[in-house]
Amino acid sequence: MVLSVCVRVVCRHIKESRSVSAALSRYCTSLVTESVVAAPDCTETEPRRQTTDRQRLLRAAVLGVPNAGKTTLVNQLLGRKLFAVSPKRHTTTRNVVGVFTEGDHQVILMDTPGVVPYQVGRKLRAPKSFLTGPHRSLMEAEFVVVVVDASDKRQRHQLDVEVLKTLARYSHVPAILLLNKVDAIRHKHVLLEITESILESTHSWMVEEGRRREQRMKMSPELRNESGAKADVYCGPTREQGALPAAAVESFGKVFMSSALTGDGVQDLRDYLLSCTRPGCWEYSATEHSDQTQMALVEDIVREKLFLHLHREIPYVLTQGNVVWEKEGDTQIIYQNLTCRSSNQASIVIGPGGRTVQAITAEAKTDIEALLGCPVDLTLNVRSQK
Ligand SMILES: Nc1nc2c(ncn2[C@@H]2O[C@H](COP(=O)(O)OP(=O)(O)OP(=O)(O)O)[C@@H](O)[C@H]2O)c(=O)[nH]1
Ligand SMILES: [Mg+2]
Repeated sequence: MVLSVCVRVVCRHIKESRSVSAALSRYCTSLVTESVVAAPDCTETEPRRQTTDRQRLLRAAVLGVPNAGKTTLVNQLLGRKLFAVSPKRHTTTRNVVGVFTEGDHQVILMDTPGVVPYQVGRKLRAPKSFLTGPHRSLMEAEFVVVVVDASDKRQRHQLDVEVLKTLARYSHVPAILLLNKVDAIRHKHVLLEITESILESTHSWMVEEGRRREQRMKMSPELRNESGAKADVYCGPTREQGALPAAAVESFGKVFMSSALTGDGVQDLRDYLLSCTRPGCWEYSATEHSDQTQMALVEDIVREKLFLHLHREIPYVLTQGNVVWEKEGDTQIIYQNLTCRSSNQASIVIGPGGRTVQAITAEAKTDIEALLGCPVDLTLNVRSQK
């Protein structure tokens, strides 16, 4: 199976667009030129970090609708399961950083909550981090990987409009497209159709968006928020309102196809990200894999099990609180409160004869032991607010 498809194959169908391979080669040339002129001075970084002037860095945001497989992909790229994954939407509610380092190259991956319209976020009563996460990640990113669930027949032929708006807003950030879940597609030729359709529709949308911006500028030059969403959703400078730059219209430098579940095709993307690093001081040591503390990662593991075992609104409204985190000999003792909104919810979490919470505890314990590399004594105490 062809896992990495150059946009060249399908881009010839896109009228008005210049060759993407040319754009890509221009981009690569600029990276090479920069590497000649801009050797980093990393001598000021923290002593625990090994520093050399050959260090290279890339900050990449991972963007997409809920359930596209963003977190599964990030875990695969990291080569370890750090962040919670579940079949339920909105498993990720805030930005988290995963890091992998190879030789002199460090890639910082920003996993983000699924992009949703502002109104949907409000309806879900989601925390602010949920709504602002994707935007913040793009403000910090030098690169964005747009993940599409290629197995989703309803949505796979064009990018979600909120994703498009986000890309248009941060059109200076180079983007690549990743068709995920290719293992769930029997006839692989469909992948080329999907690629072609997404490239064409994205291109048209961007051209149209450029026109819309011009119109808005004419009508109301002081208009700053082009998405129509409430301004407080976003944190950061608004992009200029004129026509979109050509790079945004071209949209994607490259298209990849992967199964984040099986790992198929992920190495191609990993190699590509490493090849896109630029001279720059590492932000993490070579042995660090995340910006999250061990305690936060453990909470995430428990959260994943809650999502897997509980249904409807319960896993979303439960709150977790670490009460005990201490070492006794080799063993890590962890005691966590799971606070439910009502006693009815609490009895569902406990389950008949305590079986649900026991299963959650057993599964979480196995994963936590793998993460911490030591025996774990885990207690989950279910209680209710009322
Ligand atoms: N078949 C298949 N399933 C996948 C693949 N990647 C992810 N999944 C499944 O898709 C579901 C959602 O995966 P996540 O990684 O949590 O998706 P996400 O985009 O991070 O979702 P949110 O955090 O809710 O935005 C899980 O059940 C994954 O096992 C894939 O390549 N193939
Ligand atoms: Mg996620």
